[in-house]
Amino acid sequence: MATQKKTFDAVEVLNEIESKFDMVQILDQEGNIVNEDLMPDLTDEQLVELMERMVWTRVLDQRSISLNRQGRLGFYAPTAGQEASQLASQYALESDDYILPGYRDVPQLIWQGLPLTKAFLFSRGHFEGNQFPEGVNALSPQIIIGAQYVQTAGVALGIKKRGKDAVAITYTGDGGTSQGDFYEGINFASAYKAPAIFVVQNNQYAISTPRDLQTNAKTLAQKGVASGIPSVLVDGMDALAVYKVTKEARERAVKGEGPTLIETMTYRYGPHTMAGDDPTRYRTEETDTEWEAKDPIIRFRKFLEAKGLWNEEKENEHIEKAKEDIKNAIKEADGVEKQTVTQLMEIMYDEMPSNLKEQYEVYKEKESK
Ligand SMILES: Cc1ncc(C[n+]2csc(CCOP(=O)(O)OP(=O)(O)O)c2C)c(N)n1
Repeated sequence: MATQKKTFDAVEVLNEIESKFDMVQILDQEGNIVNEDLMPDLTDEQLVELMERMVWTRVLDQRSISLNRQGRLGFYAPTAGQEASQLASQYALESDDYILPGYRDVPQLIWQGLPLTKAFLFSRGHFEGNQFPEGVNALSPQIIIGAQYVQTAGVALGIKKRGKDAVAITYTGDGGTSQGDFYEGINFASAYKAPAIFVVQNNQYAISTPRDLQTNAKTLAQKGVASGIPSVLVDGMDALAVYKVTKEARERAVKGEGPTLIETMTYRYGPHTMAGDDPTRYRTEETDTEWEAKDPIIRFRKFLEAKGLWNEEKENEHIEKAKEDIKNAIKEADGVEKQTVTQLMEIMYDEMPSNLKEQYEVYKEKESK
């Protein structure tokens, strides 16, 4: 009797791929180095600078939430918890690199050179908040989930065609990986070996939808595999690990080896945005506490303190500096002339459609009074 030929075991292949996605970590939650071999090449000054940025940005988050509640800011998506994921990935960039952020990614723009006043104007929906200074290579934060992934493939291809020594980096959330744009973007960039870095900040929830309901894939990182993209899962609460994998992705990209997909395992402490969702309705206190113990600033502080590079005095100095910077920037934003409806229309249209022209005249008349 002929033995039956063994068929290809697709389930086994999937299980094997999924089992390969171990989470890259350098610092554990106590601030101990658990993977010495991966330690990035950063000077003491650079390590301190990264900490200063995380502390400053945490204060910005707290102040932005209260400014929003006072009606002094508009749209705001909280960032606390995601500092390592956002700032350590940005720290691996060069000034010529191009950022295509999502709505939560304002901190990366600021550290890439966007003045804080501009960020506040963006929050208020003022068009000046979308006009970036020369040298800040970035698009405005994207509101349409996943759209920035397709744009990034295009920007990265442009960088490649111009022979520039730069990359395009983009960010989306766990929910963003369910969008068609996500797959189109990574596939296109891979096919053209475009110098792109695709970051998925897995903060566990897409508004109220938990990560486990979002997809049946065991990791989000593995979604890159089908596109032929090297993909990595990293502890997004560990600044050193995030920096390390982003730096490596950048090196690969500028060498012409194509894009990388990075999933950062992280958490947002606050609500989705300040528009009214209540996280207590979809998250438990235990989950919050579990993640707060992994806090990126606490573990980096412990690491730096053990090296004698950080102390309470330095941290307080930076908290005060952040408060001062925020106070000055909001004052400057308050001083910017209020946006009128006609100005907005003029900016939107080179040639206005006739129905809008009529409305334009009505508003012009109103504004003249
Ligand atoms: C194409 C599109 N669909 C739906 C929305 C509404 N929406 C805004 S945020 C959001 C959830 C996104 O979650 P995730 O990608 O995980 O990012 P996070 O906000 O957690 O950073 C949705 C569905 C949108 N902005 N764009």
